Amino acid sequence: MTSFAPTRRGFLTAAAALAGAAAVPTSVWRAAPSSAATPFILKPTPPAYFTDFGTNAEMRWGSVDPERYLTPQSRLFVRNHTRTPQIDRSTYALRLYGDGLATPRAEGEALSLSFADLQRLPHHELTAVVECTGNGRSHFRTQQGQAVSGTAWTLGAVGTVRWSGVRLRDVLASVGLSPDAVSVQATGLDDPFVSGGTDYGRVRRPFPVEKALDDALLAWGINGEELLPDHGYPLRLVLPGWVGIASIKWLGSLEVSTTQLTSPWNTTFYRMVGPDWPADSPPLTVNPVRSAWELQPDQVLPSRPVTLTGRSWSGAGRISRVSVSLDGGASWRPAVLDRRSRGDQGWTQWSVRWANPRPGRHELLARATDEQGRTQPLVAAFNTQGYFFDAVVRHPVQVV
Ligand SMILES: Nc1nc2c(c(=O)[nH]1)N[C@H]1C(S)=C(S)[C@@H](COP(=O)(O)O)O[C@H]1N2
Ligand SMILES: [Mo]
Repeated sequence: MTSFAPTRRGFLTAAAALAGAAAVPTSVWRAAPSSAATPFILKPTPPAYFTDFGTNAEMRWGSVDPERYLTPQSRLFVRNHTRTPQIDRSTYALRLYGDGLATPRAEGEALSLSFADLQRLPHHELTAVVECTGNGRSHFRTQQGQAVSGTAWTLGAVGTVRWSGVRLRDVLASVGLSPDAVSVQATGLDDPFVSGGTDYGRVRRPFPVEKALDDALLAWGINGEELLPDHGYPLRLVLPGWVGIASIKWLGSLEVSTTQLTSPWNTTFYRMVGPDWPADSPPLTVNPVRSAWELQPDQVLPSRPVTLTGRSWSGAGRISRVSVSLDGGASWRPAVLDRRSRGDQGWTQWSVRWANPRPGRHELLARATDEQGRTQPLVAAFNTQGYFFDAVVRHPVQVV
């Protein structure tokens, strides 16, 4: 498992954190202006279940059904750099090229695999968390007083789904992989991403061939359904445990290379940038540990005993323990973990009994530790683009 260095270094003091809150450009995160009549997102995103961020839609934690482990596709957050394209599966083809194939191929003479070709390979399923790198970003401002650029997600840019498709390693074996291959670049079929006057080209990101040969999946299904257009129909890449940007939707091509590939999505975006980070900080890969309560912010609770529920997750393995505080962090107790879904790469559900909620405002805290021993910090490491807010979130509730 890839080790997780970036946010472990230097937990900031509040003062240092504020000093780091320099003005940052927000323009790079805005999608091209909407001139076309086509919507950014095609599935319904009713306000009872989603917060609307234009090209993006966040799942509301207060609408999560504690009885359901998997996130229904209809409720899954959407993160689009531009807008959801509509792709015809009958003419769709995945293009494969590069000098890292056993028989090197230039882009112009790429191998072309139809959807039917892919379906002939062994089918595979896996359950995993899918989460945006910037999940929790708004808390840099609300909890740490720091200005960061990007969509102001609370904690709902996350879900757990059962993916179905074919393993990337089977696809690569079927076309032939060079032993010298080191890097694979996945490119989406959505419109080029234009922001602040710069055309960054199609959304694309490289990853090491080790991940391709480990657990990477080319997915056509979620929870037994076909992918919805918003989630990558007809085919998307899934890199389990890694930052959401790694799982390229509407997968158009894979370039396999004997040299390290780059794209703006691993050099400009999705890296830690800021006063506390070296200029050559690595591209972000494995997601950190985070936790959420299945409650709305400022949820009103009656002053009688109640069982509260939530979930914790990590990109590096299962959750081994969760501590909760019902009094703003003054005292802590272990949450009861639901062990039923151990063995996959999804999240862990937990609960805690609140025996005597007294009228007034309270802050609920949940702090998880994963099986790699990574515990959520109390302060997240500042970076100008607001990635990896993994600190314990203070969740306000009103008892009446
Ligand atoms: N082609 C393409 N793939 C993409 C994106 C995109 O805009 N275009 N967004 C990425 C980001 S930042 C995230 S968090 C996930 C979100 O997946 P979802 O919208 O299916 O929840 O898709 C990733 N894959
Ligand atoms: Mo993301």
